[in-house]
Amino acid sequence: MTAQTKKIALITGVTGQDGSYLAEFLLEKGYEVHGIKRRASLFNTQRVDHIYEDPHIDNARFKLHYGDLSDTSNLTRILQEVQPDEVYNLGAQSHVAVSFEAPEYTADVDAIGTLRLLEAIRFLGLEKKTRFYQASTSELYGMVQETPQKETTPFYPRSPYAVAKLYAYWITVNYREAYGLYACNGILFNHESPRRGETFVTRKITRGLANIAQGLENCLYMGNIDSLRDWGHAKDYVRMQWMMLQQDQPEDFVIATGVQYNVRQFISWSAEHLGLTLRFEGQGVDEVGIVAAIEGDKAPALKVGDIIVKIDSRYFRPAEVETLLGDPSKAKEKLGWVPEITVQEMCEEMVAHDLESAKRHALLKKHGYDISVSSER
Ligand code: NDP
Ligand code: GDR
Repeated sequence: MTAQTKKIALITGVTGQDGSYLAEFLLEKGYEVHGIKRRASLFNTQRVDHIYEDPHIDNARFKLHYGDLSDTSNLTRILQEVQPDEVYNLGAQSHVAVSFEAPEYTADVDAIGTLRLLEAIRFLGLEKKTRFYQASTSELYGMVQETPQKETTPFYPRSPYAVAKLYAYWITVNYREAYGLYACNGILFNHESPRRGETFVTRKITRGLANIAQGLENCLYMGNIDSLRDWGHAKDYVRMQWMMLQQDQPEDFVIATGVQYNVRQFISWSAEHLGLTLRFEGQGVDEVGIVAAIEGDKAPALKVGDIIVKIDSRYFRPAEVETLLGDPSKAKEKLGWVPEITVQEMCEEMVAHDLESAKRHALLKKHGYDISVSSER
């Protein structure tokens, strides 16, 4: 891209899992990338520190702005300053279980936050220039009405998070139809990576089991391990977020792998990558995961017969989404998108990453440093 044609992107949620991969992806494509970060009492830019550029450097292509989706004037000012060609609205209170604890905040940020951005684009007269991507979600399908779920499947949200995202979905469609804005919903099924937040189920498992294998924790406490999900890799999914904004006409797309597994299966794979064979015994809240075999000296802190997985009812949700399975045919046919990383490969990558850090922590502990790595939050 030459200086004249260099595109400008603005990412809300740039400090999150997807935001960090998308920023890398767009920088590689030659974009100037602006991101909105929240003010926090501790540094919260760990996921993007490796691409951070000193603002004193001329021609820095990655710039961060303080902001919040709950603040209309802030969002309007940033949009006015940045004049983006593309806005990726990835910012959200994204944890389903937390949305039951903080429903009003979740609605404000996830639903009205989306409206604030769309309205700012319109208010500033950017609706012919700026393309808009909304991070919609398979949680919209909730109590599923059809399997597999595709773009035309009816929604039935099951959490304050999903209901807020339902508003965001429809207000995006509405601004497209009412004002001719190029606005798209990516209906993304669960996607994970070593950068996944530590309290989402896959990362909780890979991190928790790696810690247990290294003697840093004793047991992994889980909620509903019968839950079925269609898991992909975040790197594959951010590529699709960009592709959706490069079409002639704005459209909504389901992004998924088309394969589903349950949480118990993900626990077993993670254990295998740590050299452990797990046996599940019992039922419901009494079900436990027991170490049935250990490969060599791969898990120095464990012995056969140890119980390392237990069920804790505090991780059950007031209303659960039991099963999700996406049909990504439209994305494959219209955009040629296919996921490149399988869930098994992703699980291996996540375990390797978390084992490295568990080993580092174990070494620190051995030398007398007091560290807390608890998976319980
Ligand atoms: P993360 O939770 O990792 O990232 C969320 C981002 O939003 C973080 O940068 C966070 O900031 C920011 N954020 C939170 N609250 C606010 C706020 N009030 N104002 C501004 N920014 C805020 O989520 P993911 O990267 O996994 O997901 C990205 C988006 O895609 C989210 O909207 C999510 O709901 C949606 N989604 C995710 C899926 C998945 O499986 N990952 C599937 C489908 C949709 P901070 O770092 O300070 O917390
Ligand atoms: P989800 O992801 O709710 O699908 O939302 P999460 O990883 O939190 O849960 C997946 C399933 O695992 C079950 N589960 C547990 N979940 C967590 N977090 N912790 C546990 O201990 C546990 N035990 C069992 C859950 O009940 C659930 O069924 C994610 C988020 O990224 C959303 O932002 C996004 O929109 C959707 O994926 C698609």
